[in-house]
Amino acid sequence: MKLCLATNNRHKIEELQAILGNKFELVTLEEIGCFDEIPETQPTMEGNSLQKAQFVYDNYGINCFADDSGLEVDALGGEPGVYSARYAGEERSHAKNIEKLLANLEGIENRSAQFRAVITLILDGKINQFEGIVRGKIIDELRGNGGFGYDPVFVPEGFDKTFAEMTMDEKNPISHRGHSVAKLVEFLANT
Ligand code: ITT
Repeated sequence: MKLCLATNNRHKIEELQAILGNKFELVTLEEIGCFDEIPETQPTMEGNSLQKAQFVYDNYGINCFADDSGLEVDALGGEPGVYSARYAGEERSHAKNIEKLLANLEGIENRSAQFRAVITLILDGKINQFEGIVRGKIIDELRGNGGFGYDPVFVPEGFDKTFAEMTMDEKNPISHRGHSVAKLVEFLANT
């Protein structure tokens, strides 16, 4: 089945391709000729992933899915959440986002956090959403070079390595995106 993945984030494409395997033919926005700035203006991950998928479905008429994801830190009331990519400003710098996060957590003992991902699938016009969560904690130094975003400061529960110290094969089965995609795959297998 041909499915467009509505994202411009290369790391996400790589991660999702690895998780989905060759059961589905993933096509990118580039491949369908979509070079638009896809709007992402909703106040929730559910709303944003729906907005992205709906944009592609309405304008390009192809079955597609989009994911919106973010880091939710307990002691910061769930921030940066839906604003994770632009926490330290519109330039969307991963390094600056981490710097701001660590500054805001300075002196705070409760380091609990979670990554959350919400996928919206639009299949022949029908909307379905799938959520994935991974709990963990934020450490106060950067460790590892893999992954992207907040990976160098996030240690998932039950592990002593950060996501950035893990290979894709280690991260994907336990990640928020991995969990949400597993639900997507199960749904697709039953349709
Ligand atoms: P698209 O909107 O084009 O899909 P994006 O990078 O803007 O790509 P999101 O809106 O989902 O992606 O923003 C998610 C942000 O949350 C991302 O930029 C990271 O800062 C953070 N994030 C999400 N998943 C992550 C992961 O697996 N590891 C580290 N950080 C992650």
